[in-house]
Amino acid sequence: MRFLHAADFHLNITLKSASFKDTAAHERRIRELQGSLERIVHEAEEKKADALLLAGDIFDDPYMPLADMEELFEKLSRAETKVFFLVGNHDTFLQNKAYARFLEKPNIHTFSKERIKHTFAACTIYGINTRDFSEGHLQKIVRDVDASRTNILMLHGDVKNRKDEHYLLDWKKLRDFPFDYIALGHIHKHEFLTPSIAYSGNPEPLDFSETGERGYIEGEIRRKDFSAKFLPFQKRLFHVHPVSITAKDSPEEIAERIRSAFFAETRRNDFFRIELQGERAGMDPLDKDTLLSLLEDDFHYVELKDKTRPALDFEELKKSYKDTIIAHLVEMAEEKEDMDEESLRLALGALFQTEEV
Ligand SMILES: [Mn+2]
Repeated sequence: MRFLHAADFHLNITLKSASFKDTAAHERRIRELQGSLERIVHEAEEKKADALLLAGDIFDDPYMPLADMEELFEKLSRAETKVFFLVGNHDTFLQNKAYARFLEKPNIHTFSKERIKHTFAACTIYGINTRDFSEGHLQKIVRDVDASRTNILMLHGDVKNRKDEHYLLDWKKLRDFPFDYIALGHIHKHEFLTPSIAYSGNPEPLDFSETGERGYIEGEIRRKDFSAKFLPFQKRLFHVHPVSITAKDSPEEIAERIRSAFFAETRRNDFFRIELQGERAGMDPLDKDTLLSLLEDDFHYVELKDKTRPALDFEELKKSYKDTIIAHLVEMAEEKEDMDEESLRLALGALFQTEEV
């Protein structure tokens, strides 16, 4: 059998940590994220997968308009691939009776404390929703496993970090269980804990903390031959990229340096956070608005973090701040044999009341 394993779509999430300036851009991204579920369904159909394993946190919260939610479940219901739908810690609301009409649609296979498995052909798919997880429940499932069949387990939660609020159990224990594959959800970065126990990660990144490729896992089980691989699927990547500047650079030159660091195709598609480093002219922070206006047309999305420090021109400081404590401070520092520039920067910073000099 062939399966696609995906998780953590977090549909309807509010994107707080990327500073979408206009609500239209925010809306567009929300719709893109929503579209990723349809794209996965389509992908599973194209690949003629027998099963699409959705391993939890498909929805971020219950506040999506019911009509939109209905439409999404309708699409899952009409998919040409069997859909196995696990409930994660973000979408436990789906376990309320009010949502039963969505989950009970044809072709959507869900799990509960009573409904521990679904079977088709030589395959058995087990699942435990985050809220229902206990090692006892897992043991009950393990006892049910018929090793002559192909057995898959779906779980949503952390199996590596005990401190996570949704910690399930140590993943090393999972290795000893008789499953051909364990499809995990909850961690957004894909990871194979063993060749047959994996987090798929999310198919589309949510913010700048989620750089790197995002996608799903495709697996094949033929009798006892097993293979699985991660496949990138995101429409857009998030990049955090440093760019160094000098005090001599004009805004146009800085903009050009940022632009030329990336291929045009990437710039016009992805999300960029540029961290400006090095030295800037003057004590004032960089004029980000001017820089952004020079960059806007060349990027799908760009934001700037000013991590520069002012270039210290001692002669200029002495001249501009003649007879003030600032000029005095610079002179004192210069008189010292091995001048401590870091201390001088700290002192000047305090005087100019900026964070860093
Ligand atoms: Mn989760």
